[in-house]
Amino acid sequence: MTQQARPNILLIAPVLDSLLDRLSSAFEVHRLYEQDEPLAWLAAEGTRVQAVVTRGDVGISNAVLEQLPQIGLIAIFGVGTDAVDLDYARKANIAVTITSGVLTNDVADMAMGLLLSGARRLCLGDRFVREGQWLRQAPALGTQVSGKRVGIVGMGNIGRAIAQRATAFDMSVSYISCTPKPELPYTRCGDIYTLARENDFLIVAASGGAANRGLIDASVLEAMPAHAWLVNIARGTLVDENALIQALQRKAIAGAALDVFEEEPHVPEALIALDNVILQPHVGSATAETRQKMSDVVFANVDAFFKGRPLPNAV
Ligand code: 8YV
Repeated sequence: MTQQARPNILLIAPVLDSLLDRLSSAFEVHRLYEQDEPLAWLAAEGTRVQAVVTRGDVGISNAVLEQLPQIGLIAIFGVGTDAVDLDYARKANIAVTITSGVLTNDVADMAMGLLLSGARRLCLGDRFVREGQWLRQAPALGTQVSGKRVGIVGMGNIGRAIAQRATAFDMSVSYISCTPKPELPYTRCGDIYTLARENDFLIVAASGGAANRGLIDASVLEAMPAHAWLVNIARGTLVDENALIQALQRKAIAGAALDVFEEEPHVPEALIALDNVILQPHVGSATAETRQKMSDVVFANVDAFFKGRPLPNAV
């Protein structure tokens, strides 16, 4: 096959080098994020693009999609589809794939890690030792995790994996979800307020998108007990960040452990200034093993698309 005959794919944001190399060996890869004038590039070259690869947290805007009239696939590196307009894609006959199945455990591990770090003051303890404070005073007490109550917002694959881990810590698990899950041994709450009120830890594991935007708002935070922690490994947009900052400042809740934010990578100074928060740079799925598996899944979907085969991970 000559260079010119190779299918054209557009990369919206950087991915793992190994995935970029693999894609480049099979396809003509254009990197939108490296274009000095992305809009001019799209106007000149957009008609050549047949497939797009993007990240879950980045997605693709409709304005960009409109410049890609030949596109038949959006392959997402991640499981979140909230940054892609699925209605637009459906109407335009564009398939969308995700990296389902491979990142569940890592994200659930991160949720438990955040919960433990917050309750057991791991980051503060680390600072305490490094700053030599231990030589002068006794460390503050944390909050017990084992045997406590955890409420999970969203009972999809990640929610279930979190529940499994919480069960191993002898925690009682309750949840809210769009659909009943009678097969699960956990308590389904009728509403988010009851879930917030009756738990010691509230973990957000639901999908992002318009329907869930601001789900954890001031009134939900108000319903949480003052000793409770909020953990978010889903999307920053699910939590009203200003309301959260106020709740944390007033100590209306004990703390928040967050892997995701409303305007990543920008984290409000007001959050950074607080001691009762744990902040992570959206790394729930960021292990070498999982990112490699995600890369393999993305490649398999792009490859299947160009070979005219069924897409393994279509949404
Ligand atoms: C990734 C994610 O961090 O799966 C998702 O939707 O947000 C994460 O797994 C992201 O897509 C890669 O940057």
